[in-house]
Amino acid sequence: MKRSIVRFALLCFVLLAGMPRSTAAAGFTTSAAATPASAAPGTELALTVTVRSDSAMSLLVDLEIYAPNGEKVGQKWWDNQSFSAGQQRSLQTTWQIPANAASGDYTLKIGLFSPGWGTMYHWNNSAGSLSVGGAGNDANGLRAQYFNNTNFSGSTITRDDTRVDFNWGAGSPDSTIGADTFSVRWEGQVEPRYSERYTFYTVSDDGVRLWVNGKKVIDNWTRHAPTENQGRITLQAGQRYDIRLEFFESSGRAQISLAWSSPSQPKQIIPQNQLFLPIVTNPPATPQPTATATTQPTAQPTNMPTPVPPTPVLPTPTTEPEARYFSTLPPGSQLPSEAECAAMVKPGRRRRA
Ligand SMILES: [Ca+2]
Ligand SMILES: [Ca+2]
Repeated sequence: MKRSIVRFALLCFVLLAGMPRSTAAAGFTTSAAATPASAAPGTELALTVTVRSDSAMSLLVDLEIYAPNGEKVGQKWWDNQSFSAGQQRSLQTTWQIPANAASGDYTLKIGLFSPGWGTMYHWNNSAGSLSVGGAGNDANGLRAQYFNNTNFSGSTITRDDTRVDFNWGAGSPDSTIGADTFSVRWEGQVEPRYSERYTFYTVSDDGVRLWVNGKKVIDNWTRHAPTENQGRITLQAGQRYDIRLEFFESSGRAQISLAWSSPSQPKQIIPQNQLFLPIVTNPPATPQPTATATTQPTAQPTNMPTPVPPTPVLPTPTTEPEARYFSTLPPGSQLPSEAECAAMVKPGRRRRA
């Protein structure tokens, strides 16, 4: 009994010596960021991993991407990265969000190992995050498809317009589009600032029709000189509603604008920051392999087994590979808490049992 208490106290000493306090300077600082931080499935993101090491050493830097359900959906790593003492470095890569990716918040996790998947020095369970689809789609504007015909047929060009406020006069939107025979469809979402009854306005030459949240609120699908049309619909603040605007031009001059107003919202062209590109739901033709080697010019092992760090719950070791202390514990044994250790090794409590 006495011996076991001594051993327990010894273990506590080892742990207390090895465990970094939350206030103590850690051996490593890591973070990860995605650009853009929110995107639709199929989008390719730029990922930046930032690592700072207090000590001069070589590291394998491991970046892992976890879906909202906790499943690992992506991984990139850079082996043999040298750091001088106190150096901070950024590593870049890209990741294409799978076409069938679930909406929600994804977590970026970072592991630091000795080269070749050796000792794990550091694990950051929440190094960064990104958001996929749904409410996370923060790309502003509307997606526009311009057809070289008045009835949404013929050759097309697709582009993202930040707002709809065009006066082409006798001209056309693009050199590939005829000046008197074209049509345009804008699609995306609109997010009102107020929970109120909104009025939407178009000024068009020629025909126009507008749907908000699936409801047709404007329909003047005729040839005419510049004409303002209106339609009303009640909307909730902060909620995004599908919006579709269609337009055609058949002769003479051409123009189209899209504005809104409400009791609290002065009439204005709907601004870019209240418009959102449509969520891409159609999978792109080329499925992306997961965990492809990065373009980093450092040594990339080709047939490297990808050890998955066992969901570490242990504190992050400092620059020394203290992880070895934990490896001597029998499997399944429970580590005493820091508070228990502190209580056990207090000089005042070390009386003979
Ligand atoms: Ca024209
Ligand atoms: Ca016209």
